[in-house]
Order: sequence, then C-alpha cells, then structure tokens
Amino acid sequence: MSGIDKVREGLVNLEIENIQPVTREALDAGAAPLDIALEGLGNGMKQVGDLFQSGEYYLADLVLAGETMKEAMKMLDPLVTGEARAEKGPVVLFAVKGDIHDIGKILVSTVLFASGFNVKDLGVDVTEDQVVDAVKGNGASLVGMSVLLSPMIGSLGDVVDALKEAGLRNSVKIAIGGACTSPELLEKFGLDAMGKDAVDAVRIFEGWYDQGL
Ligand code: B1M
Repeated sequence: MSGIDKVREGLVNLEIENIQPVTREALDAGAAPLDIALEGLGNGMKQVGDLFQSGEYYLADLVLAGETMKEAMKMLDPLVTGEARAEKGPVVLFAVKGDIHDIGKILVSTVLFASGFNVKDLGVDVTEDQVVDAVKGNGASLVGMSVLLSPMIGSLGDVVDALKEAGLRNSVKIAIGGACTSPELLEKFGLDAMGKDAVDAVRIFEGWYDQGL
C-alpha cells in the first residue's frame, strides 16, 4: 500500500493518534504534500461521507474525521504553502451563512495559497455583511463561496444581493463550490463560476487573475 493510501486509510478508520505518523511516513517515502492532502485526505473524507450515507458511520464519526483531517493538515499546510508568495488576489473565501462544513474549503484555501493567491479565509457560517466588509476592506475582486447544505443554498443569493446593494457586484467575480452546488445555481443567483474541486477552483481564479482581476 502506498504512503498516500495509508493516510487515506488512517483517516477513514478515524485514527487520530496515528494520522501524523502515517503522514510523516508518506512524506519520507517521497509523496508530495499536496498529493497527500488532495488524494489521501480529500478522497478519505469522501469515503467517510459514503460510510455516513450507508449508515455505518454516525455524526460523531464525522466530527472525529474532521478533527483527524485537521491533525494531518497541521503537518502538511506549512509544507504546501511554505514557498508560496501570495502575490495574486486577494480571494475572499468562506462557507456560507448556516454552513459549518470547512474541510473542502480548507483544501481549496491551501491549494489557492500554494498557487500564489493571497487568501482571506473568513471561516464558516459567514454572513453577507461580513462578506461585504471583507471585500471592501481588502479591495478584493475575487470571491469564493463554499456550500454543502441544500437548505443553505439561499445564502448564496443573500451574498449576491448584499454585494449589489453595496455597489460592489460589478467589480467582483464570484465562484462557488461544494457538494450541493450545480451549474443551474449560476444562472439562478447570477454567479460567475462553479468549481468541482480544489484544483478546479484554482483554474477558475487563475483565469480571472490572467484577465487582470
Ligand atoms: Co455534514 N452533511 N452535516 N457534517 N457532512 C453533508 C454535507 C451531507 C451531504 C451528509 C449526508 O447526509 N449524506 C448532508 C447535507 C445534505 C444536504 O443538505 N444536501 C450533511 C448534513 C445534513 C449535516 C448536518 C445537518 C447533520 C446534522 O446535524 N443532522 C450538520 C450541519 C451542520 C451545519 O453546517 N450547520 C452536519 C455536520 C457535519 C459535521 C460537523 C459532523 C462534519 C463537518 C466537519 C467539518 O467540516 N469540519 C460533516 C461532514 C464531515 C460531512 C460529509 C460526510 C463530508 C464533507 C467533507 O468534508 N467532504 C458530507 C457528505 C458529503 O459531502 N458527501 C456531509 C470532503 C471534502 C474534501 O469535500 O466539502 O465537497 P467537499 O469539498 C470539495 C469540493 O466540493 C470542492 O472542493 C473541495 C475539495 O476537493 N469545494 C469547492 C468545496 N468548496 C468549494 C468552493 C469553491 C470551489 C470548490 O470555490 C469557491
């Protein structure tokens, strides 16, 4: 089994005590930190989601999976982002109002940062007013919203409305992503792009950066 597979398995088995040692083992065996994060941890969380859906894992297991992932990221994050210069952006990134899922957003943030973006991560359960303040305060023209809960999809529209009201909508590009997003939401809320994963998010923001944003 490869080092990355061992990390994935450690996460799926919720081995919080052992996740840093197996992550170290994978690094020592030559695995790239970003590959461990995306293939090991990202895919591991997806497997955990499937186990929850099939009734094998409970909510407490999901919480532990999130903590286990964050333990591994403590080691990987400085390695992934260490050389990065944060020259592009800023990108205002957050999970929408009512949504506290942050694993995917953390991966997006890490990969954007590693690609040279200055990421202003506002965290989770972020209100439209906080977004407007962050866009204004940072002079940002790039915004990324993460949403995993279907009942919170309306929060996307609240952000768009608040940006319009503040006279900022025409000066920002907005990307969305997360398990419950679909291309139909772009038209519904007047959004600009949807990313299916962290690498896709980078592709979108790089494209806008290349256009001078
Ligand atoms: Co929750 N949860 N959860 N949960 N949880 C889901 C999302 C769910 C699909 C599980 C299920 O029922 N099958 C379901 C939502 C159903 C729906 O509405 N469609 C659900 C539910 C219902 C809930 C609660 C309501 C449960 C309850 O309390 N009864 C509750 C809600 C809390 C709240 O937010 N208010 C809840 C709570 C939790 C935990 C706290 C226990 C935990 C979160 C821990 C944490 O994040 N720190 C949790 C988890 C772990 C999940 C699942 C199992 C896994 C999510 C995850 O981390 N995936 C999830 C099931 C699933 O998604 N299949 C589920 C791995 C991650 C790498 O992928 O987040 O999709 P993802 O991110 C990807 C891409 O989507 C994309 O890139 C990322 C990296 O590749 N991406 C972007 C994400 N954001 C992007 C932004 C971009 C671009 C790409 O541009 C800006």
